[in-house]
Amino acid sequence: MATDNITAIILAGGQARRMGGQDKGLIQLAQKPMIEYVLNAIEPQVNTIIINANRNQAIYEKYGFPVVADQIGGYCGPLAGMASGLQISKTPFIVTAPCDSPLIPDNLVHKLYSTLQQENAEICTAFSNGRLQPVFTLMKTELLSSMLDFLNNGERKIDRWFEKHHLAIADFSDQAETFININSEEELVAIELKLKQ
Ligand SMILES: Nc1nc2c(ncn2[C@@H]2O[C@H](COP(=O)(O)OP(=O)(O)OP(=O)(O)O)[C@@H](O)[C@H]2O)c(=O)[nH]1
Ligand SMILES: [Mg+2]
Repeated sequence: MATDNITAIILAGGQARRMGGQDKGLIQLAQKPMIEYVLNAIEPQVNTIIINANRNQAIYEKYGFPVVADQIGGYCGPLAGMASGLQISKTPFIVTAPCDSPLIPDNLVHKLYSTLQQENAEICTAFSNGRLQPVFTLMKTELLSSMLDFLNNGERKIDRWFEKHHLAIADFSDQAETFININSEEELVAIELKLKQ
């Protein structure tokens, strides 16, 4: 796999309203900010990483990767982070992963990329736990103008954007636990216990 074809965009631009408006990527999980788990897992999988964050940029910059904010403001969802990633990336593909899934699979990029190639698709998203996992998506960088048109039309739902393109789906059902995602204090406590085991 040509990993130098792909830039990883770590999505850390949300408001975390269900966690009291904290900056989710910086929330401590077993003494480490949550984003560090994602960075550590994605680093061996790509050559270029960009962090998408709308707050605390100076803290995120300490990881040594470029930090970009949403160009379309107002916290309009993960698509805004993807659009910023597409705008800044110089590779033919980007892959996204959220800052709040600390167990992210070590074969994420490989499986998304090989599935996309097999199906000659424009986008490949992950499927697990009985549903699409659209914040884990590989896509062609040339889709930037399509995504900007979509957002500028006031659209926000990623599934509706997927419908406009040739979408492949990579099945990670046998790795369901790697898509665990932290949306509440309870889920944070539960994963902390799991990591200790
Ligand atoms: N760039 C960007 N990313 C976002 C935005 N909203 C959510 N995300 C990211 O999308 C991923 C999944 O979002 P959620 O789990 O809903 O996180 P959230 O929106 O911060 O949390 P809630 O406010 O509780 O929904 C996370 O990686 C978020 O950082 C946004 O407006 N801009
Ligand atoms: Mg949200």
